This record gives sequence, structure tokens and C-alpha cells, in this order.
Amino acid sequence: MGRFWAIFFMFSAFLAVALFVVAPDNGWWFPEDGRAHTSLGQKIDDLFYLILVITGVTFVGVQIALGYVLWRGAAAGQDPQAKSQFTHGSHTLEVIWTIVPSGILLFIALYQMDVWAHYRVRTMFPKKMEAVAEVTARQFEWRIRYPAHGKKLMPTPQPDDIYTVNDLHVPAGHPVSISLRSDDVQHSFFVPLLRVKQDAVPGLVIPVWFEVNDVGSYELTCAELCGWGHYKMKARVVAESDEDFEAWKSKTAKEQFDDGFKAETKEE
Ligand SMILES: [Cu+2]
Repeated sequence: MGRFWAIFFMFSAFLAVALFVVAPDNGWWFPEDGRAHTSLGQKIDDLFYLILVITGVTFVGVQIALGYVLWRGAAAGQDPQAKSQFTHGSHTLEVIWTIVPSGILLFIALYQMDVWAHYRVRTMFPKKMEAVAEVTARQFEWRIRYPAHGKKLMPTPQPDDIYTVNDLHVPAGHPVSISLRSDDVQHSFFVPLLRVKQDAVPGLVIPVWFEVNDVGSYELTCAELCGWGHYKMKARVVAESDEDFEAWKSKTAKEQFDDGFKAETKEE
């Protein structure tokens, strides 16, 4: 039976290595070929991969060591002369397995500080950044308010502001920010492919910045169970070129302020 467990633990190590090799080609990885569509998102991914490699190597090493010890024990068990050796308390070992994991954790804690600061600390945000819109989460939708063409986003609603629901448009290729608020309970603004996630907290206006590298449409969901209709808070973030973004904005403004009256009188 000892040999069975030795093989079992060794096998799990090989299985882990095989998974590492096979997973990326089979899509068992981060969504969409494992590539984030923001520069900061790629750095966040790198941190995940680094931690995955550290834990992966540790796992494989531990399983192989465990298998080896069990195999040796099973082999020795066949020898009727072999005696068990009992040891208790090795200071050297205790110090090693305390210092090594602490060192690794400390390294990760310090190493990730830079990415975290760029993501969350306001003084570290990009200097040139366009405040695109105010996004207000409410049960159960995302209400979005944009400033009129050529104007700056104001903290309070303006008469010429443009509104959309569940449809956030941003220009791609340079840093943009949104002001995130909540109308009722706590929600979470989550765009998986951009690696952007931020809680919307009642009473707070939280700036969230990102720079979308590729033009496209990205799913936005609520990542905080906020009530019975939580599942309905599905929206999209559309990243487009500057020209397309401005064109979309003026088209939306036209539709919004059109009362249908002028168009009719023109036709006459
Ligand atoms: Cu929600």
C-alpha cells in the first residue's frame, strides 16, 4: 500500500506539470487567449502568473518529495530488520520552513506594490487622462452620464449632458477615467477582459482609470451580489477610436435632444 501512495503523490505532480503544458492551448486559461486588453491588466496578469509559477513549483516539489519518502519507506518496510526512526523537533528545519515562505510572501507583497499603486493610488494615476463619464450603479442597471461635446465632466448633472444605460463608450488608445457611484446598495464594476474591478460604494465617488489597447466591445458585469436582479446588470464597454467616439457622442446627443418637432416642420 505504501507504494500506491508514493505513486499517487508522484502522479499528481506529473498531472500538474501536464496541465501547465496543455492548458493554454485548450483555452483552460485566462479568458480570450489569456491576454488582457489594457496595459495595466497585462501587468496584473504577470503577477498572477508569477504567483501561479511559485505555487506550481512548490506543489510539484512537495509532491515529488512526499512520493520519494513514501517509496523509500515502503521499500524499507520489506526488510524485517529495518527499524523506524523517531525524531522530534529540528530547529534548523523549523527555521528554514518559516523563513522561506515568509521571504516568498514578503517578496510578493513588495513586488506587487507598484502595480497596485498605479491601479489605485490617485497621485500615481496617469497625468494626462480624459474623464469620460460618470457611471452610477443602481438596482439593476448602469446609468451613464457624459459631458456634452467639448465640455468637461462636472460632478453634478448639467442640462446638456448625454445619458445612456448599460452602454459605456470610451476612446481607445489613451488613459480614460470614469467616476463610479452607487444609487442604492454596494455594486461592483467588473470588466474581466480589461482586468478592471472596483466596488461602487454608496456615498462615494470613486475614480476608475484604464487604457484600452484594442478597439472592441467588452462585457461589463456587476460582481457584487446586490439583490434579486443582480444577474441583470450586464452591460458593455465599447472602446473605439477618438473620431468614432465623438461621432457616437454627437449622434446620441442628437437623438436625446430631438423632440421630433423640427424634423416634421422641415419636411413641409
Ligand atoms: Cu449590482
